[in-house]
Amino acid sequence: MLLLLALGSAEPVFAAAPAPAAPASTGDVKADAAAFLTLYNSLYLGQTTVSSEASWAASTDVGPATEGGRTAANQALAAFAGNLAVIERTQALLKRRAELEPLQVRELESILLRAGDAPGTLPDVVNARIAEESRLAAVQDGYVFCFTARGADGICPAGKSANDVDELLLESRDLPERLEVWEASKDIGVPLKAGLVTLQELRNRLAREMGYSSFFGLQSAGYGLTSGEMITLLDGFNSDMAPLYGALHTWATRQLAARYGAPVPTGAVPAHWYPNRWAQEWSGLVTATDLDPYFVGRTPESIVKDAEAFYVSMGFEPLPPVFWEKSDLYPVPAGQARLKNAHASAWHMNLDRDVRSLMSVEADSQWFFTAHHELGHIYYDLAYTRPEVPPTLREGANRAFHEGVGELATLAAGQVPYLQQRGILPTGAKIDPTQAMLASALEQTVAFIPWSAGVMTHFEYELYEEDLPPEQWQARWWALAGQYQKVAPPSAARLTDPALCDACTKTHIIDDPGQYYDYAIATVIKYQLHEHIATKILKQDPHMCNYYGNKEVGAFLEGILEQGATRDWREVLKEATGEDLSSRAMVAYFAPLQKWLEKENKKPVKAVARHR
Ligand code: X8Z
Ligand code: ZN
Repeated sequence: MLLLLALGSAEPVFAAAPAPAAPASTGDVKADAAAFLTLYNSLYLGQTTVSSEASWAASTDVGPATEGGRTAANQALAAFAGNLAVIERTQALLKRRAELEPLQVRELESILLRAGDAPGTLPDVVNARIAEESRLAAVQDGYVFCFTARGADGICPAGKSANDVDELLLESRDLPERLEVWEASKDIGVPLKAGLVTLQELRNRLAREMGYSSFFGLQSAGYGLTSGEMITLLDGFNSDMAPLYGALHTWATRQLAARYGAPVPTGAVPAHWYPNRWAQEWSGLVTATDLDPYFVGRTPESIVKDAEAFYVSMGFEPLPPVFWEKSDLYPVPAGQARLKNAHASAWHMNLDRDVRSLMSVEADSQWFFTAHHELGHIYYDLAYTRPEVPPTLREGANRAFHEGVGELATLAAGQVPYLQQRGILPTGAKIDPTQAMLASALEQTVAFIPWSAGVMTHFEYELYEEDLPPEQWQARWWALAGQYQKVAPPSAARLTDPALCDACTKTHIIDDPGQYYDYAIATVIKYQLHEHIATKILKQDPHMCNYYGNKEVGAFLEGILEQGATRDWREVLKEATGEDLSSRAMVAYFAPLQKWLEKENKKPVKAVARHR
C-alpha cells in the first residue's frame, strides 16, 4: 500500500512502507488538527533525516553515486511535503483557523509553505527540479579552480581550492595577477549557467502553481511578505546606509589605488581590485586591526574550539559528541581525491541532536569569524530541539534570525576586549576604536549591505519575479553591481559574452536560492540585538564590549533561540529589543565613523606610490 494513500491522496506520489492509518475525523477540529499534525510530524522527521543524510553524503563526497542518492531522497521528501492530501488537508484545517490553537495554525502554515516548491499536482516538474538542483550542486561542489598565478608549471597547474582563490585576492598587490585569479574564480559560472536557466523556469512554475507570484514570492512568504514588500524593506536598508557606504567606498578606493600604485578610479571600481570574489566584504584594509598575524601557529582545531568556548562561556552546553564525530570541518587533506562543498554550512540532520558543520577551516581570522557564525546556527538548532517545539517549527523565528545569531557572534568575536581575553590579541595591544569600527564596517556590515540588500536581492527578484531572460543576466548583474556597490566588471567584454554567468558564481544563487536577503535582514537584526545586549545587559560600549563569560547574555539569547518558529518573528524581535525591525541601531553604531570618513575623504589624495 502506498503511504500517502493513507492520507487520502488521489494521486499517490511515492511508495514507502508501511502505511499508518488515516486520522479519523472526530468532529472536533482541534483534535483533528492534532491528529493530522502528529502524523505529519512523525513522517516529516523520518523523511527529513533521510534527505539530510543523503545531502550530507553528496556535499562531503561529491560524485555520481552520492548525487543520485541525494536526488532520490529529496524527491521522496518533496513527494511527502507536497502531497495533494497534505496540502488539501492543511488548507481545509486553516479555513477554520479561528477554532485552532495558535501553535497549530503556525504548524499548518509552515507545512503549506514547505509544500510551496513541491506541489503534488506537478510531480514530474518537482522531480525535474530536484534532479537538476542535485546535478548542479554536484557541478558546483566538484569544481576545481584553475589559475597559473604563483604556479610555475604551465597552463593549468594543480587545481586550486576556494581557499586558495580567497587567500590570493586578500593578499596579492599585483593587478595582473589579481585579474587572472578573479577571472578564474568566475569560470565556475560557465558550467552552472544552463542549469540555472532550467531552474529559473522550474522553480517559478512550481511556486506559481501554489499561488505565489514567483519563486521569490514563495521565499518572501516565509516572512509573511510579498515580493514587492520584501524589495521595499530591503531598499529601505539600502537607502539608510547609502551615505555611509558612499563615504566608505571613497575611502577604500583611495586605499586600494595607493596599494596597487594606480590612479584613483573616478566611477565604479574594477571588481578584481577587491579582496573578495564578489566585493561583498573588504578585509585587510586596516593594518591596525589585521588579526591574521595572531593566528600564525594556531591550529584549525583550536579555531572551532574557540568558537565553542564563546557559547559555552555564556552558559550554552558543550557541543554534543556527534558534532565532533560527524562534522567535516577542515580542508580535505592533500593526497585525498575526495571533493567537498567549499562553502561553510551548519546542518540539523534529524531535527534532534545530530548537528554537524561542513567547513574548510584554516587558522586565520576569516575562519575564526566563520566558525563563530556556523556555531550560531548549531546552538540555535540545539536550543529549539525540545518537546515544546514540534519538528515542523524547529526553525528560526524567521530565516534571518538564524543567520542573525551567527552574525551577532561574528560581531561579538571581533570586539577588542573579547579578542584580548581569549589571548588572540595581546592584552597590551592598543587598538584605536575608530580603526576597529572601520574594520568592522569594511569586513562585516557597511560594505555588505549594498551587496546583500542591493545586488543579490534585486538580481534574484528580477530572475524569478520578472523572469529575467538569460541573455540579459550578465548585463543586469553588472548594472546592479554598478548601481549598489559601485563595482564594475574588469572589462566591458564580460557583459556580452553569452557563455558567462557571473551571478552563478555565488553559491547561494545555485543552492540557497531566492533568499540571500536573509543575510541583509540578519545584519540589521544583529545590531538591534547587539545594542540591547551591550547597553542593557553588559552596560558596555557597543563598540568595545565582551560577551564572553556572561550568563545573562546567554540566557537572553537562549530565550530567543529556544522558541524556534513557534511565534511570529515580529513579536520575538519586539519582545527581545523593544523595537520593530529597523536599521536604526546599525546606523547609530557607525555614526561616529561617518564623521571620521567625511573628514578623511576631504584630505587630498596621496601621491600614487607603488606598494608591493
Ligand atoms: O553563507 C554564509 C555563511 C553560511 S550560512 C558562511 N554567509 C554569507 C556569504 O558567505 O555570502 C555569511 C555572511 C554572508
Ligand atoms: Zn549562516
